[in-house]
Amino acid sequence: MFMKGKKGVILGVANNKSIAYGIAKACAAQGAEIAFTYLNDSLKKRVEPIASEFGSSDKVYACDVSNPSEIVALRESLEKDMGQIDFIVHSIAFAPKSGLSGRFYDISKEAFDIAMDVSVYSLIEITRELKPLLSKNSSILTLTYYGGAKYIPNYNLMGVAKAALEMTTKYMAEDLGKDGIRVNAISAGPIKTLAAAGIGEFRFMLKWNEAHSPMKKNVTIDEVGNSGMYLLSDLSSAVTGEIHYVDGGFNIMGMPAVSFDEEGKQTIAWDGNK
Ligand code: 0WD
Repeated sequence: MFMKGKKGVILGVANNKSIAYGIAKACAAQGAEIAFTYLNDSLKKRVEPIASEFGSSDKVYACDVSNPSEIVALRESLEKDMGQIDFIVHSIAFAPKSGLSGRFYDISKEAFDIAMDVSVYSLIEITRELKPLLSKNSSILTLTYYGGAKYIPNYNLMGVAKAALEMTTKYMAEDLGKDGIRVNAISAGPIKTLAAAGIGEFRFMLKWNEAHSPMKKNVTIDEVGNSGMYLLSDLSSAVTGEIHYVDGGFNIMGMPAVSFDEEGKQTIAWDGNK
């Protein structure tokens, strides 16, 4: 039981397809005690049964991260109900739909500000607010995507937000290392979730990744969950500031691999249109 005796909070479960759900499952299987948050009343109904599944029906709290007073209220509730905590999972992102397709240079200031606030600044604010509760040997995990490192069609505004989130992870890792707090990110391959549905041509991304990753497959929330559990547990006690890819190796590819047709001629594995 790699997480026996560890307590933490997971922000960003929307339903049982969420990456945060996969992380909760892996941590609970290793003995962790978990608190959950929900964005609004309609998601509350989805998150409550999930919390019960992990024996946490008494630890479900409202927290819209764009509202600072809800983050303060979360700290107060966690302090009262759990005392000290050992981990935080930040599995939250949002960009207005106008920022997730079309011409990049059309992105409005309003959309930009919202995406950066919810998807990036929230990690800083949550950490600062919950820091008094964090134990001397704790771990913070956020979720990013390859579109923050390289151009990905339609990822547009979220790509810029993820680039900022990845650097935030590194600066926070340096700042908090002396307090015994580690900060890492998982860069997950594409997975069909509620948030992913907002990205233009997402099905094409899934097909492309499957065809061109070294492992020739897409990843699951269980696989991301297991890697997340490692980063949240003491198994990774000397790992901080990392952007850890869980993507079947897709990020190492500089060009699609070649394969050979029946006549032995080289072809590209998949031309993207099938
Ligand atoms: O392919 C994917 N699905 C990938 C997702 C690949 C790589 C990374 N990620 C990232 C996402 O960008 C995000 O940071 O993983 C994280 C989790 O995303 P998810 O599991 O794919 O998506 P989802 O199940 O929708 O959970 C994200 C949740 C929101 O769901 P909705 O669908 O309602 O937007 O983030 C939460 C919300 O529950 N969220 C907020 N929580 C608190 N305050 C807020 C907010 N203001 N906005 C969104």
